[in-house]
Amino acid sequence: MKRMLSGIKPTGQLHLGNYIGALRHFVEYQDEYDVFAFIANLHCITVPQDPKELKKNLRDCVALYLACGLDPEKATIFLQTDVKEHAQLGYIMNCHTYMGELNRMTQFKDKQSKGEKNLSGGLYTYPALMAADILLYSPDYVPVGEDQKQHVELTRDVAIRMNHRYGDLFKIPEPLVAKVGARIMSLSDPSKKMSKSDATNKGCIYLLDDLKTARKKVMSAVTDNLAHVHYDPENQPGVSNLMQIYSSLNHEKPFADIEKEFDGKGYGDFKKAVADSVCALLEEIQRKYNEIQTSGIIEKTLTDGAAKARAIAEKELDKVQEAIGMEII
Ligand code: ATP
Ligand code: LTN
Repeated sequence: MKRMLSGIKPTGQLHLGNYIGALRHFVEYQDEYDVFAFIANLHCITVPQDPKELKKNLRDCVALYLACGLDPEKATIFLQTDVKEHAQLGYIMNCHTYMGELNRMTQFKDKQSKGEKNLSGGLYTYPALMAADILLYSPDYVPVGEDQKQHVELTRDVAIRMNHRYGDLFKIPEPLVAKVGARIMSLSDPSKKMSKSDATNKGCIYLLDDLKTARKKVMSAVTDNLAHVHYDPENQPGVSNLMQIYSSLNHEKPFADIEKEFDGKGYGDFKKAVADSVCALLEEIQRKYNEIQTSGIIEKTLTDGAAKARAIAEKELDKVQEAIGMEII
């Protein structure tokens, strides 16, 4: 069985972009692949966090993994810090990643160019830790949204370099970026990615938003005055973004079929249909989320997941340290 691994960093509440771009794929693949889905809690402290809020977000993130349909009987779900090998291999990867490579990472460059002060060293070296997260488990595929593809490519480059230097150490993973929904845009500014760090809060639909709020966000999404539902990201970015959302939530309905469905209808009708799809999804997720909170399943999932992940990670780290010449016995 081929293996798939991915992580989400719970820096805030999970949103529709995380679901469409990443989470739903973990769920889709869990029958066919050996899925490893973890909560990247080391990555989230690369920016300042409030401890109480972080703790709640971590728990919510596991609950949402489960509420979105990840099944702990099929997938291995764990917390990054429960497997200490991530930090240790992270350090080793850091020593094999060039500063020139890290300087090219757009996520870091974006933050830097916004003039944000006191960016941490952890944020800069984050891709090396991400490489360790991946390589510890030798996955075939890493399903991610568009913004993370560059990090998976860096993982491949560093792994290939280490394979040349030390012999065949790592399996080279492939990023898996879906054709539709890999970059859901903000509803209030379709030139920006839907993001947890949306200052206005209007452009981002959180999976735990109440249905009224979510509907309102869709109904007031920025569109254009061309008045026809047509897929054209350049000239109709807002409408095209809503089409991506609608398609993703309706069995990948082709854009041509969506155009036909709303031919001659106004944006009001289209937005209502998108809002219905979003609310149906949120209602189902939230129903399960509420059940999960009191079921004790979160603790059991993490304990079982950590044990399974640890067994694999321990062996891989040993192999790497041995190959590098770091071990005596
Ligand atoms: P932020 O939302 O604060 O920018 P992030 O989304 O980059 O954070 P994560 O929450 O860890 O960070 O992302 C988890 C997964 O969701 C990644 O695979 C990422 O590519 C994907 N993802 C995030 N935002 C979107 C989006 N707007 N559209 C599609 N996929 C997304
Ligand atoms: N960098 C990712 C989260 C992440 C990840 C990973 C994804 C950390 N380690 C390993 C896939 C594989 C993010 O910010 N979304």
